[in-house]
Amino acid sequence: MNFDHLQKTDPTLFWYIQEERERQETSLELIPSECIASLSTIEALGSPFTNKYSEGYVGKRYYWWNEVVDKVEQIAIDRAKELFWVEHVNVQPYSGSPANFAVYNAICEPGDTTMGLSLVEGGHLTHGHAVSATGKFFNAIQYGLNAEGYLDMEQVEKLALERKPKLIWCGTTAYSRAVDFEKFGEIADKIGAYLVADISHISGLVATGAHQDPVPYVHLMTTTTHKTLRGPRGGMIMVTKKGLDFDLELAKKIDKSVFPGLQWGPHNHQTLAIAAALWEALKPEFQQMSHQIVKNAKALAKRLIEHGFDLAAGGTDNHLILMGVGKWRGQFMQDALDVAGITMNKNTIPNEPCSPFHPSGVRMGTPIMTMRGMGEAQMLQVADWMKRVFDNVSGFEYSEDKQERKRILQEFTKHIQEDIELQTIRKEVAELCKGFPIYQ
Ligand code: DSN
Repeated sequence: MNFDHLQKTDPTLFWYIQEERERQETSLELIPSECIASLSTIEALGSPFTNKYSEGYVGKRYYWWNEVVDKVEQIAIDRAKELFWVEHVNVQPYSGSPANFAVYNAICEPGDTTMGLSLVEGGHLTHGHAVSATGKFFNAIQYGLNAEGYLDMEQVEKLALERKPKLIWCGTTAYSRAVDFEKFGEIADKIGAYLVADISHISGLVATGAHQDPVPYVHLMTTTTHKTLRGPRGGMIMVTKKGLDFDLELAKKIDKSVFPGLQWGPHNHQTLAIAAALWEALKPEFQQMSHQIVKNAKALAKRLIEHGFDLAAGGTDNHLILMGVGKWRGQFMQDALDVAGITMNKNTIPNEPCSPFHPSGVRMGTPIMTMRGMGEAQMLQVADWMKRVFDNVSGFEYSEDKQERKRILQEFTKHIQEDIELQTIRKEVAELCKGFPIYQ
C-alpha cells in the first residue's frame, strides 16, 4: 500500500497515515466492532467514484452520467442478495445508525411504540435509548437480560404482549451469546409487529453460518459493513421474503425512507468498496475465517475463565467477550491494556453497579486478530497478558468518595505511564504482531 502522491503534496497527512499504520501493525486490536478492510476495499474507497453525485436509485437518478454508478450499485445489491439470501437490499445508508433510523422512518409514525434491548444490557443507542432520536421521537420500551446474563425472552414476550410495539429490534452490540431470532420471530408474529434484526456485529458470522440466520424469522435486517463483514464503513438494509409477505410495500418504503427521506447523494466510493467486500465475503476463505473468529473467541474465553476472570453469561457463542473486572474498574483495565499495546473498550456489564461512563467491565472481540491470521494459540497468549495487566493494576480500587476516586485515577495514570511490566508486555505484543502483518 503506498500513498506516493500524498507523500509529495501533503507530507503532514502522509505522516499521519504512517503513524496510524504503525499503531495498527504493532498493537493488538480487540475492539469487537472493528475490522481490517482488505486492500481491494481500501483501493475501492480511494476511487474517483467519490466525485459523483447520484441521488436516486439504479436507472432513476436526478443527475446525468450515472451509467457506471448504476452498475456499481447493482453489483453491490446483487452480491448482498446472494450472500444473505434476501429479496431486496438498500446499500446506500451512510452507516448503521442512519440505516436504523431509516427503518423507523419507513414503518413508524412519531409516537409509535417500539422495543429494543437497553444499551446498558448490550443493545444499541438506536434501539430506543433516551438520548437518541429513536428514544425521543418514538415511545421506546426497553428489554434486558435475565439473572444468568442471557437475553430475557420471557420479559420480551411479556412486554410485547402488554405494550404491543409496532416494531421490535433484536440485535446487540455487547452480548456474547447467540440471539434466538426464531423465538423473537414467534413473539413478533403473535402481535403482528415488524421484526428487525440489527446484525451489525455478527453479519459476517450470519453470512457464513457461524451464527443462526435471522432471515427466515425477521422482516428486515440492518447491518454496518465494517465489522465482521470486513468492509468499508457503511450500512445496508435488507428485506426478507417474510418481510415482503408481511408488507408488500416494505422494499419501496425502505428505499423511499433512505432517499429522499433521510439521505441525499449516496457515497459511491463506499458502495464500490462494499461491493468489493461482499465479493470477498462470498469466498470460502471468508467462511473459514468467520468460523475461526468464533473458535478464537471461545479459546480466549476459556483461558480467561481459567485465570479466574468473570465473563458475562459465562462465556461466548460469537466474536465477543464481556468481562467484569470489578466495580468502576473498566477504565483501569482499558487504559492499562492500552499502554501494554492491547486495545479494548470499557463497557457496562449485566446488572452494572456503576455507570456507562465508569463501568465495571471491558468488551473485547477476536475479529481483527483473526483477520490478521492469528489462531487459538495466540488467544492463550493474549489471555495471559491480560492476566498480567490485571494483576499489575489490581491495587487500584473503587472508592465511594468522589474526591478520593479522582485522586486514585491520577495516581493510576501516573503508574501506567511509568510501569516497567506494562512496557515489557508492550514489547512482547509488538513482537507477536510482527509475525502477523496487516498489510504486507
Ligand atoms: N460503535 C459500535 C460498537 O462499537 O459496537 C456500535 O455502533
